[in-house]
Amino acid sequence: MTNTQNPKATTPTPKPTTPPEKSAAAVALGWLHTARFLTTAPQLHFLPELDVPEIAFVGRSNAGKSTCINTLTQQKQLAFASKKPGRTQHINLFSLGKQGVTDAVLTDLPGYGYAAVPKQDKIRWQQVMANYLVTRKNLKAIVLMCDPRHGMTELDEILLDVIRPRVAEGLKFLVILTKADKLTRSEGAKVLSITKLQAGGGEVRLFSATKRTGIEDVATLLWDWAHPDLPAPVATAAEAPAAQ
Ligand SMILES: Nc1nc2c(ncn2[C@@H]2O[C@H](COP(=O)(O)OP(=O)(O)OP(=O)(O)O)[C@@H](O)[C@H]2O)c(=O)[nH]1
Ligand SMILES: [Mg+2]
Repeated sequence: MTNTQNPKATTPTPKPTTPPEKSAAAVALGWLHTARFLTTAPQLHFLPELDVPEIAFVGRSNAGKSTCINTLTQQKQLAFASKKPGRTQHINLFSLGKQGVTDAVLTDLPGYGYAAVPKQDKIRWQQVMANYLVTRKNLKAIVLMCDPRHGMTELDEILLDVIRPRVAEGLKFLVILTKADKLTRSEGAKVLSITKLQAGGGEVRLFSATKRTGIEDVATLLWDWAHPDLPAPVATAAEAPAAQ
């Protein structure tokens, strides 16, 4: 006998649909998880010339660049992270792309502003970095890592000045406010709005490797920048990584 009193008993509950942003994030993360070591170079002129989009992580020493790369790529020690500032001393390149085909590169650069580094070495490194940011042909995007408890420092501002002409020509620019787990919600909101004013039209995101916040958002942004000619991704069941 059919139940006419209780329509719920016969009407199947609609299955929840995955929101499109979730699919885009899943594809972006799946892509980032393919990261593998490409090469390391002590100086700029040892870097191989590449024709795939390159995304560089820059920022003060100890800001969390290497940790961010490890978190996005879901690998424990792809980039060397350490409590001791100045851990990254070489320019390290990591390939991204499915089926072993490199379609983009992430670059982990040594940090600047570490007090214990001799002045001459600091100046030399600032020049190397400025040279990289200005001349690297395939550089598509810069990710500036910033500890929000210190805000943008003088050296970060100098870096912004160096890249401004390239940003005007279309270079993508993202400020990641790291270690957001150290901030209260209202401190986070405040530093986000201040940094947006300072970022000269660039994107700004809060991020925490320990609390795992901001990962999907940053991943999607990087995927979009590395694949400007592709439509927004739609994950297939086979491609989507397990929910984080
Ligand atoms: N609480 C917290 N600590 C973090 C986070 N990200 C990085 N750290 C810590 O910050 C320290 C520095 O991290 P790294 O990733 O080595 O920093 P880096 O910018 O690569 O430093 P250099 O290689 O010296 O330029 C380490 O002790 C990390 O564990 C985060 O999101 N939250
Ligand atoms: Mg590092």
